[in-house]
Amino acid sequence: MAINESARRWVSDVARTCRPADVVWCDGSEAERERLLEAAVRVGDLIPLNQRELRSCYLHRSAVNDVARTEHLTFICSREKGDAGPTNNWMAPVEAYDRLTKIFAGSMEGRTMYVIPFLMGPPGSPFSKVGIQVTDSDYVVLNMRMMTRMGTVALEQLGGSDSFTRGLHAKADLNVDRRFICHFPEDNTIWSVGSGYGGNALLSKKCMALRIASHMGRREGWLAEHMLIVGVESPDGEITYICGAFPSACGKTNLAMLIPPASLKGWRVHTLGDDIAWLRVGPDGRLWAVNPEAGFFGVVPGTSSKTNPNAMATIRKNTLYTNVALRPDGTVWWEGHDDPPPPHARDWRGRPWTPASGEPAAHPNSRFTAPASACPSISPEWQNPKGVPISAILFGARRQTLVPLVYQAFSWQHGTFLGATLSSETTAATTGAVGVVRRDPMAMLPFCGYNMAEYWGHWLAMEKRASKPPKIFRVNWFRRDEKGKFLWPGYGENLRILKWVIERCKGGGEAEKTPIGYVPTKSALDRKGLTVSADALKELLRVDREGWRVNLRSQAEFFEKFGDRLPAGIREEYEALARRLKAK
Ligand code: OXD
Ligand code: MN
Repeated sequence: MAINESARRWVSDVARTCRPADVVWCDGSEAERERLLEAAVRVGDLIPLNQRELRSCYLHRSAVNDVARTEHLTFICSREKGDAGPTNNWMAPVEAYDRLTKIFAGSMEGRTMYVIPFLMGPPGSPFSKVGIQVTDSDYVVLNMRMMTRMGTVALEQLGGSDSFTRGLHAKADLNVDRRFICHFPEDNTIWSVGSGYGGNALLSKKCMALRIASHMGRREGWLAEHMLIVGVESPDGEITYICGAFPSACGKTNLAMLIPPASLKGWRVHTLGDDIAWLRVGPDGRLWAVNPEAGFFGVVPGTSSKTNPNAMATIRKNTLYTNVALRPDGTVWWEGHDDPPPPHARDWRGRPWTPASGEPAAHPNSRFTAPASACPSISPEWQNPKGVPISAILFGARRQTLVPLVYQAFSWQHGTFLGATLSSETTAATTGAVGVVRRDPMAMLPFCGYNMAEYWGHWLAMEKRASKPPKIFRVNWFRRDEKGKFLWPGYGENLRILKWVIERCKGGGEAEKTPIGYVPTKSALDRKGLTVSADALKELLRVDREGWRVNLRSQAEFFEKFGDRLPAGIREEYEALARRLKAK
């Protein structure tokens, strides 16, 4: 591997601080994978699973205090506090470098330091970016080789340039009191210490492809988003590409791998990405998207042949499972699995478990890591260096009440406002209370690498760059009735919503103009074979004016945090909504 001088120099600087016993540059080869797996099994980081049923699959059990992203320990270390904004934790770069250097110092003594060159995006694509991550975790290396294009391919793309994201990671003692995930957007650098959890430790993912990349995107005129990408093929063979932003653990992977219901004959969904999209304006004035990742790091509980058959097929081989339950026959199990609860198993911590234990067998945020290429619905376009042209953007979130099943923004500016006011009930993907409603603009609350108000400004400005921007929609599959039952079946049935979205993009699809946007008329959604009652559908599409008026107040409170930085376009949309809600 030809390693350029600036990469070499940075790695020796890091090694001088962390003092590992040896330094191994990863090339991404099969032989290297075999070596790493063997070593990880030897030290107990991985447990081989039943190789007949789950070929080349392994189980990893993380430390019990290290099972989700720790947002309260995640910092944006811009020089000015105001540049991180009121929704990010901030630490001055000098202080962060100083505090973390003390923790990194000698942290790899007696251990191997792996150097992972990685490429985000397809080789040779103008979208793509190179990073180099240093880590002392073999589990991290094995994940990175699926989640990114790792090794020689990245160094080739880098060539002699010193323009790469510098990612330093050490597990250290996994002590939460010494855990920090620090981002230095102005230095294109990430330092993460004290956690081995995916979102904290696979620096390519949230840290680089969202927090650092969002900052790069603003400087360079593109967008880095927490979005899935799908191609929806209609019976006449036309494919419409759609991006969807949803908070963590709100079904992005399921939507990305959707299988149409039997009643929607001839429709097909092609998967391009399930978590992150990088969007650039093409020469045709449209937004084009690429998935910078090469694998899926998906939430396991709830995944079954009913909810996501494509994911089930994807994770049958070459998969790393993290924090699921282990059955006596060496296969895995989780809540929501096809099989009933096993009479005996080991839970995610490795303790004996029975259905009477009264605790989940798998951690609610247990994960699978699998290569995207293994997904039966993967699109032939998923590695196209040009990306795919996006016709629609969905903003979705988990709201039991108020927010209708789907509605369309009046314009790009109004769509940006819909994204900016997105709110969702929290999930197990991050530590903290589950089920609490919080504002999560563009599903980027934990992932925006700079001041959120300026990020909205950047979104608004995209309209000047893109003459044919995508249409924007708000969706909510999570509405419940007063007994707490879901009103909408979700999963494959969500295709009915996508169908209406596609019709709207083409100038069709019936809709009623309401104060919040264009809502489908009762007959606009394809109901062939759908079991939802007419009353439930009416409720799903109802615009509760009084509820929205109350909601306005909470939007205003949220926007106040941004003071003068709030862009005029967002303020205008807020005022326009207030006016429309007041009018008869
Ligand atoms: C993820 C997350 O892992 O959003 O994708 O937490
Ligand atoms: Mn995510």
